[in-house]
Amino acid sequence: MSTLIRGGTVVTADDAFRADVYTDEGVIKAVGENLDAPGDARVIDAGGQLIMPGGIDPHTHMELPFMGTVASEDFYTGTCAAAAGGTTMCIDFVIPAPQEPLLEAYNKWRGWSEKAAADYSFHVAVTWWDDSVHRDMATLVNEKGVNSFKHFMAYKGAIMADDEILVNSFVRAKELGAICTVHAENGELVFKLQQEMKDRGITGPEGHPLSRPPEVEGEAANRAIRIAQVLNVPLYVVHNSCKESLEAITRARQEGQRVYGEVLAGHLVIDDSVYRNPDFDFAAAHVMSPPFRPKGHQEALWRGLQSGNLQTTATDHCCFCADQKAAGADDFSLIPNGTAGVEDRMSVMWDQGVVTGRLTPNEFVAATSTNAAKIFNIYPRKGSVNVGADADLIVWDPEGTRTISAKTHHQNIDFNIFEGMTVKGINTHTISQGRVVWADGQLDMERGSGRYIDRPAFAPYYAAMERREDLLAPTAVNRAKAAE
Ligand code: URQ
Ligand code: ZN
Ligand code: ZN
Repeated sequence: MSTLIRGGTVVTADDAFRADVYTDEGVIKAVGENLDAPGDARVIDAGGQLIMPGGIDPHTHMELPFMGTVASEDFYTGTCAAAAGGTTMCIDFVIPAPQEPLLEAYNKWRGWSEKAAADYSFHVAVTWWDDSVHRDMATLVNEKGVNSFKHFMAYKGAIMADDEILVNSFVRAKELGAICTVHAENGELVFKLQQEMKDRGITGPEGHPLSRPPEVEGEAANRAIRIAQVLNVPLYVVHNSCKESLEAITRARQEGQRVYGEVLAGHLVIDDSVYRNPDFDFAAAHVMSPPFRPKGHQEALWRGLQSGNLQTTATDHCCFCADQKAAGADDFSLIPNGTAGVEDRMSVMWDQGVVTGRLTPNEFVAATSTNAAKIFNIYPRKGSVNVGADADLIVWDPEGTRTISAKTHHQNIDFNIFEGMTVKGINTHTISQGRVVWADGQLDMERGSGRYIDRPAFAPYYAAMERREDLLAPTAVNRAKAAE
């Protein structure tokens, strides 16, 4: 299967130039002007359009068992919805229950994800600690292509990692050359504030944001950052939603600490007024953690992206339909936490980022694809338009528009947090592993064709960090290693 994308402008994280792109056998074979292609190649006329790396969403939860139910989007429908919106790779999460062996959980998730229709990978959560966790982390890094370990500082009584787990896991991750990531909310404070809300008779969805104010996130972000600083391990803070966590990241980065920050498309454009909507289903559909924040935080997060203190965008795509959210009809703390977005992130980021002038097209590519590839060590295989890279590409019409709606989206959920939003900037084509999987508004994907993508450890890089040598970028180290 070969594809020639002709007449477009290639836009990468740091360049823009007129070129055709030729792909074959799932790989980019040539980038240049006036390329030829064999007679049977599929030809896409990209005149007036951009050719960019396919989106990488570093934060999804397909078919996640959580809060007594299972997310309604599975790995097949979720990777299809992602491709419909221009995202060609998701990094999802293996989340072991406390006492569940990490390798057992990993194998379980690998079974679920075999139905995926586009490429994916897994962060693995450390939700408990003993010698077996210490051991399994090594197997995951050395044999299973895992280079990132997640820590939920929220969700007391379920998957919350306390400081002892954070310290043990961070030390182990550094030994192995893996990066640590955190969901930064102080779970003890959330638990206490939830009780306080209910004692005051506040049981509706409006109690959700009241029980997890920005200070609860800022404390946890700063605590994780300081622990990582003392232990000298890189840290990635997921779904930053507020000024307080952004300030913690900004301070650390200004002091030269290796901290990365992720922001969700939802947190950039939606505020906490959604929780005061009198309709339970509407308010509950927005219950996710951290919650959507008061006006003002959104613009601060945009400045975080513009200033380079936040590097990636994601969705935290974790779908629960109205009948599932109804579990919390009488108690907001029982509403399954999660919202969707994997199909809309790219257009929302272009419309609210590039069209508004907040981001350049290059910064858009960096924030929606390349930076995640670099941070999780799969660049330039992913997140680039390099010869030799995987042929995961989008053909982007910067003038095209669409109106987002649950009535028309491909996500397996009955609600869309961006409902009614008309966005400028749409992918007219999505190419995954060199195949055109989205064109003319139609999906053409094969269940099970998605691949699990190994993500190499950073071990040599960390060794340099330990010796505080002049730090090489992870990719340079890998290239040097490959050349050995
Ligand atoms: O916390 C997460 O990232 C998972 C459980 C999805 N739910 C959410 O509310 N963010
Ligand atoms: Zn989270
Ligand atoms: Zn999440």
